[in-house]
Amino acid sequence: MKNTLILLIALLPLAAGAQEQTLQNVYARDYLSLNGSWNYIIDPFDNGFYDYRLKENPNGFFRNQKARNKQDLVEYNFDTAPLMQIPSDWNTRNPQLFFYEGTLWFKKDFTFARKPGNRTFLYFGAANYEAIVYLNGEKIGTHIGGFTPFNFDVTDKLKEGSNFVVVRVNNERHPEGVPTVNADWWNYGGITRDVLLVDVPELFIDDYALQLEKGRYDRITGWIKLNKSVAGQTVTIEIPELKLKQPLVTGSDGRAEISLKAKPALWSPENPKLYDITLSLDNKAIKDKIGFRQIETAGKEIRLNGSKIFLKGISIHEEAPFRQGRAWSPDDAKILLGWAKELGCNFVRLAHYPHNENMVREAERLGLMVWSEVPVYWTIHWENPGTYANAERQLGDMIARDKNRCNIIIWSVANETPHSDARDRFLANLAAFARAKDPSRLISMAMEVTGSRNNISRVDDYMSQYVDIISFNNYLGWYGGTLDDINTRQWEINYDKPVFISEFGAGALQGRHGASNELWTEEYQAELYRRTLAMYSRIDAFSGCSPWILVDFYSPRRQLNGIQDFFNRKGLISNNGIKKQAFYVLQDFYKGK
Ligand code: GCB
Repeated sequence: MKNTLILLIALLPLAAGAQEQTLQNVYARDYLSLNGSWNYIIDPFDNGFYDYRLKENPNGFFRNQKARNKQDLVEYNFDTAPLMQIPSDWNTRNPQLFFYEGTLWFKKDFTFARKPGNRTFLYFGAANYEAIVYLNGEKIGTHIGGFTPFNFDVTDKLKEGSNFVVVRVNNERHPEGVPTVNADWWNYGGITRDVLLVDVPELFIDDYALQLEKGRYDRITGWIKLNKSVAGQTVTIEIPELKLKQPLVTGSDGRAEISLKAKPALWSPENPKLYDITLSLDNKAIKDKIGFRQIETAGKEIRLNGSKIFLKGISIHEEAPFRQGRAWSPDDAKILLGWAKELGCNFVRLAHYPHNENMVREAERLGLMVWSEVPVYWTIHWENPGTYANAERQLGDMIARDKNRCNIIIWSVANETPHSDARDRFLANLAAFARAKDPSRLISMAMEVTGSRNNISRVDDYMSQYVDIISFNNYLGWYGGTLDDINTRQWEINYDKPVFISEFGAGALQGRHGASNELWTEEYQAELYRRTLAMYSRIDAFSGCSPWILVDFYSPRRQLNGIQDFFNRKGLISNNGIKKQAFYVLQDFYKGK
């Protein structure tokens, strides 16, 4: 019974509950942060959710009950339960929870003062993997998927004065989930990003899109959308630096189209120019910083603002160095992306799932182009319609959140997926979905080598027709092959499209030294980088790479004592922030590009 229920929950991309369209640019709105100390209860048997007959218990922990007298039996108490800082992952906050996969209950008290006429949303930047949210003892909704934001309109559920929110977070892996059970990163559980109580007027701008019209440099286009389908409302867009101020009137769908004659300075890694934008309705304004650029491919070239570019990239997991754990804050983003800049990057691959908004915005400020990805990874259940719906939902939410970030140039729909008809259908649909949602950006996916013979490797994945860039991961010299093979390997990639190497690398324990053919040494990793970069430079369509990976990161699959100790050691930087030799090899290569 329990398993059936869990399965049902897992299959629903978005389960019951009044989840609303996610607020665009939430940080520019009036909000009260609910970050900070939350009480938590560890619940390995889901005792707070099911009764002893394994039925959903109407008196579950979400009721936040207290014993009213000495005869009243209540077998939990949030108020005496320990505290955890939110946002965080529980695995690195409590040693007992390092390997834990299951349920934790979180509770936070807060006071609320209603502003007449306003609406209030409870917003979560992300919770991994499934979150059921309760307010003042009532369920308000469920969300599936660990890396995308969600919010609920809780206006009618809030009380003047004291309130409490309870969230049941469960990070069990499911075969049909997205990601599935097998992945090479830590399955951090918890409320991993900001929690905000957001105040908006009754009628407000809930979403908007703004960018250069595709293929033109003298017109800014987009749209503004109200939370209700009301016609005749005047919304104003202002870009003071371009001396633009334009009133627009909404149609019956509550939307107003934007089309402005303007020639903004273009955003690029050399000049990451962002413009202050104000959108207003009545007296309420929402501010953003938006950059303008064109991204396209032409034959085997990637072109930014009409000029050929080479993507000097690095792959990054959303994991904080030094303290370990999920990265989420602006400071975490500054550390990781600061290293990418030092490496000489103009591009980062944010692997393998949508990263937090701070990462994307900081990258934009620093002039780093971005590859943004959904966790359609390895052996997803291609035949399962629920899995597809879940993946599409996550992809849609990623695009919806970040559509105004000009630094995002590639939406990636998958990583290293094995060929089958069902997989091809699944990914073709996902790629078509991404393209329909955002025709202005490039679509790719990290593919694999499809075959090797006589020292010639081929990439002719069926999915190549659906992508703008042929991207693939390959670990020649690490998972198969020798360093010498790298010197002589030829590549057969017969597409008139740019080629991007989304991963290569080797494991090295920082401080471990030896001959350049000794595995796990810094020398081996550095040598593999030297040879691999030279090898790919022989491919005429070679348009960039994002080697694996910036920093060593936790993975349950990495068990070699004394070397891995649960870290994937392919970082150019150790988890303690110390650079390995290969860092400088890649830095030199990028200097010459
Ligand atoms: C890959 C995966 C990445 C792994 C990496 C490795 O191909 O895409 O998630 O961490 O290889 O280190 O094996």
